[in-house]
Amino acid sequence: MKAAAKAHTNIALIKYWGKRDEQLFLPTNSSISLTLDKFYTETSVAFDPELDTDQFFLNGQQADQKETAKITSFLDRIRIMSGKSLYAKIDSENHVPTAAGFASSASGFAALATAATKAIGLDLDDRKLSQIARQGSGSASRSIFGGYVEWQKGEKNDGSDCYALPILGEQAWDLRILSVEVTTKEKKILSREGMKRTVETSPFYSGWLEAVEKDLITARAAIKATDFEKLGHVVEANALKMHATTLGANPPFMYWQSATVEVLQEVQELRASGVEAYFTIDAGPNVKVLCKPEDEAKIMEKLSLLPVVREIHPCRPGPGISYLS
Ligand code: 2P0
Repeated sequence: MKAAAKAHTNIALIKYWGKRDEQLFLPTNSSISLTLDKFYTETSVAFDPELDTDQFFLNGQQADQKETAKITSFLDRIRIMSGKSLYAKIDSENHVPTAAGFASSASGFAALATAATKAIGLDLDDRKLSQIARQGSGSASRSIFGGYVEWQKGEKNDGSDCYALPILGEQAWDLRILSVEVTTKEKKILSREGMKRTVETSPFYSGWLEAVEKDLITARAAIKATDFEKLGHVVEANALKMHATTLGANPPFMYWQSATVEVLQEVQELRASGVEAYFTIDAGPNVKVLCKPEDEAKIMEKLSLLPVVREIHPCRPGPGISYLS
């Protein structure tokens, strides 16, 4: 009763920002992402009748009780689905640099959902896997698929219509995401907490919900038409709108630091000089730059000159989940 799987992280092009159900991880809005080639998690799960508790090892180290409890509550859903009440040993190797502003929860729960369901004997399609991964971390629902992906919010209270679907495969359109790591001072507010506070207190949240519906239509059309300019504009504007909601929260908060703004301004200057580059920012201070392959070297060179830039990780579109032997 053992299986292993690999899943890649993803970057949201149109952001997931807010839940309508926190237990089932049902979002208030649909989101669109690009799965990335460079950063991934490999996880093996072995259900074992000899075990009387789950054992979770992360990068070779046994995880503490709190981390293990999160894995246990996620596996409980899979145990209920399968009708088997066995505990498991979970070995997870994370190849995701958290300092670069990528959460390992997307690739982590996508890999765990894939390996655990196979190990316990469930034969599920990708849509079902996406629904299960979602219940570990929302963005994990998108990491089941490669390339350009939409996580549809669904309407039902039980989440049965809430899963991700591919829009365009990773081979179909080669774009680059440059993950720009900047020097940081403060500890960030976790995205889970940040989105909750925003939903509950920000008067700008209703504006976000209205705007994101239009951004989704534009982004979907831009991806299907491989229209880079159209996609870049909507990606950048959508990220700014998400971050604007946090300024209206109570208490207010912002993920940006001065280094973040320096990178944003450099990207806008590059664009004014004729280089096609657009930014997006997640729940942290780092910036991701979207560009065409032919502009990658030029943009990396320019951004590297900023003293606040620590490192740039160039990424390409990446694949969906795979099983490992
Ligand atoms: C996203 N983020 O679409 C958005 C944009 C951050 C900003 O998904 O609570 O770790 O586990 O569902 O998926 C990060 O939040 O949150 C995230 P939970 P998650 O990528």
